[in-house]
Amino acid sequence: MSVSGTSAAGEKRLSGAAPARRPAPAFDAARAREDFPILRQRVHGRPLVYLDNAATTQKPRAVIDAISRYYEEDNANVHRGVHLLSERATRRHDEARKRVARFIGAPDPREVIFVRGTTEAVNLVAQTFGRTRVGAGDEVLVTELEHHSNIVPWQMLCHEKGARLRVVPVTDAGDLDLDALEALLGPRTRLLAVTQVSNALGTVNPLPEIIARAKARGVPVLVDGAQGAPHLGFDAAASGADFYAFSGHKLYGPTGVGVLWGRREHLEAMPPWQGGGDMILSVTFEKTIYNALPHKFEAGTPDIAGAIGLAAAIDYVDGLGLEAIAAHERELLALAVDALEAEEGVRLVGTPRERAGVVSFLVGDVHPHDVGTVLDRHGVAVRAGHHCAQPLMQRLGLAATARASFGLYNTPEDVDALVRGIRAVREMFA
Ligand code: 7TS
Repeated sequence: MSVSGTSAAGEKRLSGAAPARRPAPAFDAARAREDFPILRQRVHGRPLVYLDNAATTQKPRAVIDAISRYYEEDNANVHRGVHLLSERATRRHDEARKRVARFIGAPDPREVIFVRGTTEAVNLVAQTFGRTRVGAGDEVLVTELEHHSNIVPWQMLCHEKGARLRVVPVTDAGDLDLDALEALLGPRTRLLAVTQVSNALGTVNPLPEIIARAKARGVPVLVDGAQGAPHLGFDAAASGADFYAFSGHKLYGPTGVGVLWGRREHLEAMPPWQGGGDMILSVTFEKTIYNALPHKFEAGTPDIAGAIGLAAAIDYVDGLGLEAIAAHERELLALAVDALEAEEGVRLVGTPRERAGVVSFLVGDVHPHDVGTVLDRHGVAVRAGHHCAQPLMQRLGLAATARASFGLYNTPEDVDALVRGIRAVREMFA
C-alpha cells in the first residue's frame, strides 16, 4: 500500500512528488483518538498530548485485542506441532506475512522477512548481502540524513572489509544534495542506503529520482522506511528499490517486530544470517541444508504475537485509509510549522522541500532537554536530543533539537497545546 497515487500522466508516485490535486478525504482524528486507550490519561494533571510518534506510536484497541486474543486462544509454537493450536498459530503467522506483503506491495510474501525492527533489518542486509558484495576498496554510500541504525551497520561492514563509507551531504535546508549523490555514485559503489523520511528533520527524500540515479549505475538501494511507512506507505514492486525496512511499533503495531523486504533474487542468493531452528531443512554435523524463503532468515521462534499485532495495525491503518491519514497529518504539520514560525524566539531546524511527520525546533538558547521537560509538565510529550542522528546534528552545528512528531490521532488542539507549552518555556527562561 502506498499513498503515492498515480498522476494524470500515469506516472507512479512514491514520495517526494507534488500532492495529488483532489480534496482530502474527510478524516476524523478526534474519533480515531478514542481507539487509543492510553491517550485518555492525564500527565502532571494535564490531558496527554502525545507528540513523540517518531519514537514510537501508541496502539489502538484493535491491536491490543489481537495480541491478547492470540495469547488467550491460539498460542503455540509455529511450524513445529502437529496439534491444532500450532496449526492455528502457524496459519495466523503466515496470514500476517501476507498482510504485510499486500501493505508494501511486495510481489511475493516469501520476500517478507520478519525481524525485530528496522535496526535488525539493516544489520541483516549488511551482514549477508553486504558481506558477500563489499570488498576491500569498495564503497558503501549513505546520507547525512540517516539514523544511526542506517550508518553504524555499514560502518562496521566497511571496517571489516577495508571498504569506504561515503556520505551524500544535505543542504542547509535539510534536503539531500542530488548533484553530490550523482558524483558519489561511482564504479566502486556497492550499495546505497537511504532513508525515506528523516526522523530528525522530517525531510521526505525524492526516492523515485534517487533510486533511478542509483539504478542507472547498477547500484542496489536499501530504503529505511522506519519513518516513511507510517506516513507515506511504500510500493516495493514499483519502487525499483532492492530492500525496504520498517518497524511495527512506529506503525501503531507492537514493539519487537519489524520487516525486511528484499527482492527475491537477492534473498535467494544471500547466505543465511543467524543459524538455528526453522532456518534449516536438515542438519548433520557435516552439513546443514538451509530452508527456503522466508524461513532461511528467521532462525528460532519468531515474535508470533508481534506479527499478528502488526497485521492488526495494518488492518487498522488501511481501515482508516493511509491516504486520508497522510492528508490529515500534512495539514497538522503545516499548521505546526506556521505556528512555530510565527512564535517569537522559535527557530525551526530544517526547512525541507517536502516534510512528513516531524518538526524540529529550538526555543531561544534554552537547551532542548529543558524545553522537553517544561513541555512535559504541560502534558506535551516531545523528544529532545540528537535523535540518533549525531552526524546530521554535527552537520547542522547543533548538539540537539526539540522534536514534535505527529500521528493519526493528533489534532489542531495538540498544536495549540504545543504552542502554549513553548510560551511557558520562554517565560520560564526569559
Ligand atoms: N531508521 C529511522 C529513520 C528511525 O527513525 C529509527 C528510529 C530507526 C531507523 C530505528 O528503528 P528501530 O525500530 O529499529 O529502533 N527512530 C527513533 C526516533 O526518531 N526516536 O526514537 C527512535
